[in-house]
Amino acid sequence: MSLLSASLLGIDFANPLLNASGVWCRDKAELDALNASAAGSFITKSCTLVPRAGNPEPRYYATPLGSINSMGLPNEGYPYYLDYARHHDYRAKPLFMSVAGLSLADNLAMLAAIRAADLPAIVELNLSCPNVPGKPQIAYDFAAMTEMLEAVSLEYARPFGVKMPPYFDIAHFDEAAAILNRFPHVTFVTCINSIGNALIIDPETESVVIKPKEGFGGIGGDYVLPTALANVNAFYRRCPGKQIIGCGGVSTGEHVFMHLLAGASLVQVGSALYEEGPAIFARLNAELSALLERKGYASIESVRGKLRTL
Ligand code: YRO
Repeated sequence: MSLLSASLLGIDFANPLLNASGVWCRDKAELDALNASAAGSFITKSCTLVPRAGNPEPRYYATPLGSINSMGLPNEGYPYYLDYARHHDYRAKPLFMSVAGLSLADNLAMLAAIRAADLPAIVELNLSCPNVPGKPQIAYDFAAMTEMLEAVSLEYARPFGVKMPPYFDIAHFDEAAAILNRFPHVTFVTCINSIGNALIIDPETESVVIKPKEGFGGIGGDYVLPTALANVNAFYRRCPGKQIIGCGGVSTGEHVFMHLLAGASLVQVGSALYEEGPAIFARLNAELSALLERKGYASIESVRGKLRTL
């Protein structure tokens, strides 16, 4: 038990930090680097039933304010990450597995296999998965989201989390949270995935900066911190029986502290990890420790959800 100790689903973490799924977690070499880093835990790249090469490059681009990506779910296929999870030493640190099937049936097939392996790995179900072409992603289609969670809760009847895209309307916070609250196996909620379908333009070249989707992609980094904090706090307030993992715009210990104030139990790092590499976790832990000590906090638990209103 130290200053930075954290807890999720009754599991102890040395500190609240981990990677955002998709960053530094596609293959064993990257995952081993996270395991060896100062992160308190780590998560695998969202997996599909079969391996995917993803979209043509360039598919990620960073600016001074953050990043844009349209990776297209490049991953080694779920058996690769399940094999990694089978060989992981959970006494060293907890491991999450991100699952992003291209259909409900694919999610059920992957979750049945993960369930059968009976590992301590924690599932985070990525609800930004495509649905029927021409319809929004699952998490922006509340009927599809309900159907997904009903089926998944039957197939995978143990605690799991959901990775949510950002919402921008109070009615959507209310409806999404009410749906999640119907599913007791959904024990944590990760907010947020990238803000989708943004467009970064280079005025010098007069061009988009990534190749897929005519330059459209999900943005992260400084662009998204206030949106991430709002979503963390909105779900923290509406889902008292669940824990929240914060994700979005974290590149300093102060940003981690803001996510904790908003209600996060753990905090993920995406764009900044992509740019700085796994050494970022030691820096963020040091900055967070110094901030907590300066403010007289003895634990991160004593910070969680302590956001003041006016
Ligand atoms: O392009 C990706 O692999 C990607 N990028 C993100 O910023 N968030 C994601 O959840 C994903 C994977 C899922 C999807 C966007 C390709 C459907």
